[in-house]
Amino acid sequence: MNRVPLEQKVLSENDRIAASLRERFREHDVLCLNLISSPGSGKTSLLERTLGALSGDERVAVLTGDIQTENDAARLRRFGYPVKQITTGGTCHLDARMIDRHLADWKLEDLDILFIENVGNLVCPSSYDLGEAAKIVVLSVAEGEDKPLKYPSIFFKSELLILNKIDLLPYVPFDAELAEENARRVHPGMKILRVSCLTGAGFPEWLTWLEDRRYDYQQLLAEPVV
Ligand SMILES: Nc1nc2c(ncn2[C@@H]2O[C@H](COP(=O)(O)OP(=O)(O)OP(=O)(O)O)[C@@H](O)[C@H]2O)c(=O)[nH]1
Ligand SMILES: [Mg+2]
Repeated sequence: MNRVPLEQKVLSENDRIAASLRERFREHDVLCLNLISSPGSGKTSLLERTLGALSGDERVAVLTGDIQTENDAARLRRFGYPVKQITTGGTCHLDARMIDRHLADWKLEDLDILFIENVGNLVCPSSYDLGEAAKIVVLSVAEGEDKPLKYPSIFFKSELLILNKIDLLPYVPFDAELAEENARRVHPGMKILRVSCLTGAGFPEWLTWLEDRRYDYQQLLAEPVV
């Protein structure tokens, strides 16, 4: 079997759908953010605390991906925002077609921010463009500070690293400075935020980042096309 051309065909089909999604997000001024991490680093916890910090009037929605279960969607629906679970049935990443299909009955003009929580995996999701404005990688302090060096692609492609579970730093042998140095070896100048979804440490900075990112996105959309 000729594996490389088949993989290229799948990815170019994905890129075509992702480009059309990106165009639609731009047209309707929706900031789409793709959250990626290993299983259990805290993507859903980050979204729970983020939705919990909003006033309720924000036009925010979440698509959350998992291989099985609706658990994450159930956790996130409690906050009253539109949430849909995407169960891939075995696939280790979300792809643009899944996003397109699950957005079919949502009106993009009613949204300002769309969060996508990818399937827990540091490898496969990095190859699939979902039409997002930015990828965000979450790494928790229980995972080892070498992860940016072992899984460089996702750290290179992500605009922001959220270093989560910093409340555990006193209990685990994790050198946060070294982890950040490793991330910046792969992605010089990478923005990094240290947070704890348990205590809320770092959340003011994360919410400010979100606000600034939305502002930058709107400025970009306002620029004349040359
Ligand atoms: N101590 C501590 N635990 C956390 C923190 N954030 C998340 N957790 C715990 O870590 C576990 C996994 O968190 P989730 O939010 O489900 O992680 P996830 O990345 O969404 O996991 P998948 O969707 O399965 O990939 C849960 O037991 C959380 O309560 C944190 O900042 N500190
Ligand atoms: Mg989750």
